[in-house]
Amino acid sequence: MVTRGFTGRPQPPDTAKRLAPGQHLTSDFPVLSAGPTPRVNLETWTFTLKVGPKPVAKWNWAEFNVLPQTEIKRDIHCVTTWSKFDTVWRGVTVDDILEAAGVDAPTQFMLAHSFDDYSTNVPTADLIGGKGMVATHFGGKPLTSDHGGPARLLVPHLYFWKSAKWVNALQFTETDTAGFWELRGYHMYGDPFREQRYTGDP
Ligand SMILES: Nc1nc2c(c(=O)[nH]1)N[C@H]1C(S)=C(S)[C@@H](COP(=O)(O)O)O[C@H]1N2
Ligand SMILES: [Mo]
Repeated sequence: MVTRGFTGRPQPPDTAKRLAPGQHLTSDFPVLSAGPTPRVNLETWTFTLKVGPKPVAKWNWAEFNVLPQTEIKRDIHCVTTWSKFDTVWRGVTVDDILEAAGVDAPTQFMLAHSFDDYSTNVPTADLIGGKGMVATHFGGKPLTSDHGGPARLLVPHLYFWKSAKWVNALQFTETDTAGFWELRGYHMYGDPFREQRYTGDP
């Protein structure tokens, strides 16, 4: 508990509520990647929607960029304990990707795949209904490569490792399938407000 006037800086009234437990606020934008930033060429870039092993839709960069775009402002929470408020993203919502593909969510689980062989699982319900997007812009500018450009998944209400950088596919899976960090001890769901950091956290 912070007692105003005795400890630390007074925080704006909504900060405490918006800051997930165990997190601190940062104003910069740290870069966190398991490996080096992959070189992604826009000429050969593709994004594929799959149902199990079967590709059901595929876009090249020009095709992807004429899909409807949505801008959102959200707080993000990294499991390494930094949170950043009011980040502004633009991209194509998963709803609009499914709509363009003419696909009605066939399973309850999805797995995102990336150019650096990273993957991460997210329930379908956490990606549709305006909750998830494939973002191409951050703060009004094209997403830089360190932060996952040209395109990354963005699922801001879950820990940031779920927001796969350099994304190149979204796959519907029959069962909830662990991705890169989930296979290495991180939580299958990752709700920052329930502090679901590691396997076994409630
Ligand atoms: N493809 C890919 N996506 C990734 C990662 C990665 O190593 N590869 N790291 C994850 C982790 S652990 C975090 S915290 C965020 C960091 O995003 P940032 O570098 O834009 O802050 O990306 C996530 N997405
Ligand atoms: Mo992270």
